[in-house]
Amino acid sequence: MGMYIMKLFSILGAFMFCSAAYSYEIATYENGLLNLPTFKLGQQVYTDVVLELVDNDLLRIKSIGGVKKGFKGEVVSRYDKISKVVNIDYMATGENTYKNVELQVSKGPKLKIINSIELFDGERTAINTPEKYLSVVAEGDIGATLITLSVIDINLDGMNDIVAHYWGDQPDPDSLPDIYTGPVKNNLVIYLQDEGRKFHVGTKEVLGSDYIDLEGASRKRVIGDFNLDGYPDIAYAMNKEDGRKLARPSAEGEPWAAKAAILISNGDGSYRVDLLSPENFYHSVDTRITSEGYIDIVFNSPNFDNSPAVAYRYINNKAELVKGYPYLSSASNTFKKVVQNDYSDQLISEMTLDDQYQVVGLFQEDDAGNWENIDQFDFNADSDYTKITCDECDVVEEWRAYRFNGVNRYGLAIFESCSILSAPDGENIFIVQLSSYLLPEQLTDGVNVIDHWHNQREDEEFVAFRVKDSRLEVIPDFFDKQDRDIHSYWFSCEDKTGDGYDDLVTQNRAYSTDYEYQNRGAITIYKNNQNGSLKRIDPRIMPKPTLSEFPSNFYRRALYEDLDNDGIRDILYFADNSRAWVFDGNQNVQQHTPVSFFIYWGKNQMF
Ligand SMILES: [Ca+2]
Ligand SMILES: [Ca+2]
Ligand SMILES: [Ca+2]
Repeated sequence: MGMYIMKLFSILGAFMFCSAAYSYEIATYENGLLNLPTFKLGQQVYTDVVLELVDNDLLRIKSIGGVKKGFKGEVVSRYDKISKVVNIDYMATGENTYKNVELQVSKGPKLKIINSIELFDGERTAINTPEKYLSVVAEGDIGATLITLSVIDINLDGMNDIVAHYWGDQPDPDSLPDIYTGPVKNNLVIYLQDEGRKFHVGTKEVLGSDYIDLEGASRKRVIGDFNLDGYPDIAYAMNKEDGRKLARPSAEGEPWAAKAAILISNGDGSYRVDLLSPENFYHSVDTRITSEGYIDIVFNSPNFDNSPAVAYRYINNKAELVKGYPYLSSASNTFKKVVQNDYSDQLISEMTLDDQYQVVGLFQEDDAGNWENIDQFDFNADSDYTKITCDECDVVEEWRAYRFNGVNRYGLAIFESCSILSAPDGENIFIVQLSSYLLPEQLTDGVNVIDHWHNQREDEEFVAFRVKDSRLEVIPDFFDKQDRDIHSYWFSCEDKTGDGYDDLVTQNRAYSTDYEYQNRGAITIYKNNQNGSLKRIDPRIMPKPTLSEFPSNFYRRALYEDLDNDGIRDILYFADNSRAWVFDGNQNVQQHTPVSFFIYWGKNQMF
């Protein structure tokens, strides 16, 4: 079950600038000095410069040299042994104009500068969760976990707002008493946006109280106007895998089961939370528009009694259970239309056929409204078990080894999926993400996975499917390039460029190699090429907080939304835990950060 708790992972690529919609400047490197782009007048500047090491030289930043008086800031360098790419984040604050900033490096490696760009304002906003709300959730060394975050205009005043659900986490569930099943604290917090990119906590204005209890941990959420009153609503897939010990066997009841939670409008600007039975270990949720124009909210869970998926429909502003959906065992399920504007839907779902054997199942609804599993895609029909050892974790286990796309892996799971509209009137394509650990090309018994555990190099590969003759078919080369080993497993399929073609947005996962954190947690956009493939926009052009500002960015997530409603999309980064372990050179030390969000305000339209 721990497999269902958060994993993370993430992306890179070439980016040609052929549009004049924005300006950018190129850094230069000469005689050991790196000249960064001109700073803006009187602004804070946050940007990245990306250098590619031509040989195997190490780049070490020795000092900031040649910087005019008034410079304040920091330079953080990281060395990536895998790709030979170095990201340098620089941040300066001050009153003066800086023609150039030069960084002196300790030796003179051959560098090739890829790009440097300013798509975003120097101005950004950090939102700290007020202590009174966070302390409701986090006590002592228990961190506040934040996984589901939504950007909606909840009060319809024309300004987008932020809805965050925090829940308490435990440092080590095994340290809890055997029968401890909660409660674990949680709190829904609504940040209303005022004019001028300012936010205030408005939970009480919207919900009548500052403390809103969803009775568990939220895993995923879906946004929609479920009761059709014009106000946006949010449905949360809830469970109690929030530090409570799974003490009892599932046959005696599921201590991690929770009610579904729906933040639903009352039609007059106020909201309520509907907590709906039955309880389940809900893990994902998606919506589907019915032929009558209702919205079905379909939850799934690895429920142990093989019961059908739980679904609700709001009729006359009241949630009613909807029957007829199939048993969905998985962490992920996604609806898609067979044909646009037609209501005969298909559904893709991860299916666990035995303990470790995962396939993707295709379900289709017949005319009578019954769902049938019409196809399964098997990632490796000939897969077999291989012995995995892990010195550090003192484990010798048999795991099923999968070989897919020429790569051996184990621990395969599909935690996320979505459907993408390949063209405005085109086919709808399923995208699933394979989460796994990599294995060597040549499998021998007793494969030692110590490096995987230490370096947390999980593999997160996107795979695209179309449905042809009622069969799932992999679309090769749907992604022109993936950095699958550092993908996040949190992503969304939406039209983010306004051209009617759906794009995919995810973010690079920060990760550690040899205990050294790699600050790769930038948002990554896979732009629809309008020719049946997605092109990765190099995430290295995207701004991101530095590690010292945002230590918990190992689990950083990002949203790409127009937060201030000026027509230009902005980036919102958030850490899914206020607690992080940072290697200080000797040991991993725990840090807390009060910062909940960083918002980088878009300055020039990227697309
Ligand atoms: Ca608003
Ligand atoms: Ca509504
Ligand atoms: Ca904006």
